Amino acid sequence: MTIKLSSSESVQKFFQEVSGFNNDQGSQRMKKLVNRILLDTIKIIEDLEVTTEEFWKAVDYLNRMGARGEAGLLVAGLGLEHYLDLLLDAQDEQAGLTGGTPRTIEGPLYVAGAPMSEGETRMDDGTDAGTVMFLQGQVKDAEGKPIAGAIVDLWHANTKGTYSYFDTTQSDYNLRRRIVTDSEGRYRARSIVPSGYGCPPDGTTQEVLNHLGRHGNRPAHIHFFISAPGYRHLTTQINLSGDEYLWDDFAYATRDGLVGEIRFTEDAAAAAARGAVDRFA
Ligand code: MBD
Ligand code: FE
Repeated sequence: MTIKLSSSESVQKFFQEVSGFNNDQGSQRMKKLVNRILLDTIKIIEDLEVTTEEFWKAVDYLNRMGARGEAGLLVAGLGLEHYLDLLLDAQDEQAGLTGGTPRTIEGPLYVAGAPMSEGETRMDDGTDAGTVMFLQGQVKDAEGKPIAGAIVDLWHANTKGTYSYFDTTQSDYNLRRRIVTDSEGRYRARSIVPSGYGCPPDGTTQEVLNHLGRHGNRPAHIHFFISAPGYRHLTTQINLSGDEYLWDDFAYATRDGLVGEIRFTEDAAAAAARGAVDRFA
């Protein structure tokens, strides 16, 4: 016998009251959203016959997730952040906006306010004995015209796959920089080759992934925000080719057009003179 209280008029009226429909304070948008979430929740409880034990486990999970600050990590792992990109892509396509470097997710590890420099920078503080990495690129508009004065905001992990600020053993803003593009729209950075990120094994995101039979790893990658006055903001990444997780990314952030061919060389001087790994524009 299945019980469907969710379709009962008195229960629907009750949740309208809960959602503030019977007062004229607050926000109409919030009332609408909260009411829909409550109705969908009770529908899930009924359709999937969620037990009270499962319900309270979920409440406890939310408390533990919040205490660890892992909500952003969970929405990445559940593909919801990637879904938002698919939605924006579809909107752009409908509006006839195509071409250019694809967007991909920001993830939960950006920190605003990184040191800013003109044209080029060094990103690492020199304490991590990683492989030296040169990267360079050119910011162009939709017609291919270089954009001078654009801000390229870069952030990536260290050789252990951890990010400064979240990993408090790293110096402030280590591997986080903003570069203003030069007169040709170019930017150059010296850094160290990052390792892939892995969800904290004792955390609440990995806990869900374990229940789903999934790992919590990302390929090595470099995050980018690109912005310039009069242009739309771009959030994207380079994911490094050759990484075992390149197309097995727990956050679904690797996309065609966002794979960076990293070239290794023993000749540091030549690499520095040549400028960088392959162009990214
Ligand atoms: C990361 O470094 C990341 O880029 C994403 C999307 C999710 C978790 C960690
Ligand atoms: Fe990342």
